Amino acid sequence: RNRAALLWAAESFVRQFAREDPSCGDPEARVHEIAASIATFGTYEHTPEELAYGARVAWRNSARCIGRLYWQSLSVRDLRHVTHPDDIARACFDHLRLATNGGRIRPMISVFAPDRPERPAARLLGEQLVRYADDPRSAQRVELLRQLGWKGGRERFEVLPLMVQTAPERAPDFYELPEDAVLEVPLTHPQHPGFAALGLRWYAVPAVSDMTLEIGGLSYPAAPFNGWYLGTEIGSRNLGDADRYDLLPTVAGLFGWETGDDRTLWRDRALVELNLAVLHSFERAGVTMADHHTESRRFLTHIDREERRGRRVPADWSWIVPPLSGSATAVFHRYYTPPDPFATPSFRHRPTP
Ligand code: HEM
Ligand code: NRG
Repeated sequence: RNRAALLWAAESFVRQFAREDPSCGDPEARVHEIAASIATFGTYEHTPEELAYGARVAWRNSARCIGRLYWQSLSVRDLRHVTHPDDIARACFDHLRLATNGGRIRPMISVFAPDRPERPAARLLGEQLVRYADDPRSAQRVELLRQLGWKGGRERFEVLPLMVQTAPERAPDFYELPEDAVLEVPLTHPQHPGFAALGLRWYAVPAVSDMTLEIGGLSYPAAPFNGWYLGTEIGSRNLGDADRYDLLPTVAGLFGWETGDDRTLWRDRALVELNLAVLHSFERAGVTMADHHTESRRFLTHIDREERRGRRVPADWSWIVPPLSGSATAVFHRYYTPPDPFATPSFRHRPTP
């Protein structure tokens, strides 16, 4: 039954590829080849072209992502042959350097080996390639790292080591990130000179590492990907959420606003100043970052463009609308095609280790 399901998924993927890109070759011949491989080995391998197309369409299908206008320009690194944890870690650090590109961030995915029948492939255990130890979201990972013998994590904004687990019965290996692989931006405010003294910073490249890439029935659990940041991800959520860095009271204090009365809108004002500082600082550092007004317009352009090509754009309103001034952005004022949970290729969440 598993083999039948795999062949079915593979076949529909190959046919979809051929429909969208007739230059990719005869799908009938390819389906026969895959069927023979599944009959003999219980699995099959993607060609490099199938892998690249599959990764791009997985991005295109990500209903929560506002950044999909550039889905065709995703750089795909084929690292399926890399399996030793030391080499996986090194390749992830190279990913960060290549994606950072001196500040001109390149959307990129690195794809390591897929799961095989009865043999799960390596996994990266962190949420992203770069995360901070003092971020409350990292608590579980910090605890796991301590159990593995990690001694760090006492300073503010300390970067967590990368955890690689090559087999379910093996303890994960962990690796400190080389300094030259992590570009960070110190946060300053365009008007308030005292802001810099808060000592805030954030990293340049959001590289999600805890989602599994699914293509044609195959699962790639180690497939870290990145684009660039939307300012609000940092300014509203990472630094502003009460269960994250919770900085709205600090920012209000810096500007000298009373925080006793909700109706003075001190939180709202603090959010604007934080977001302004984030956009200003990334700009000053020469690091690519989108603002929520521009990215919202681009997303609507993406929908137009896709619909002219005869495709619908699945989107999740509650993730697409930015967490600042929602109704002042173009994406707020409409509904979207609901996501199909079974659409593939796709990126899927898996349980936290
Ligand atoms: C989610 C922006 C590139 C796949 C998101 C979110 C934003 C965003 C704002 C919501 C995140 C949140 O609220 O936590 C962007 C921008 C990009 C970009 C500005 C610039 C190029 C990419 C790329 C991929 C991707 C290259 C994959 C190849 C996803 C996925 C999610 C997402 C799968 C959902 C994550 C989840 O469920 O936790 N994106 N993105 N994005 N994006 Fe993008
Ligand atoms: N909100 C998370 C990052 C999630 C993905 N966002 C992107 N993805 N921009 C955070 O760290 O704030 N991307 O691939 O560019």
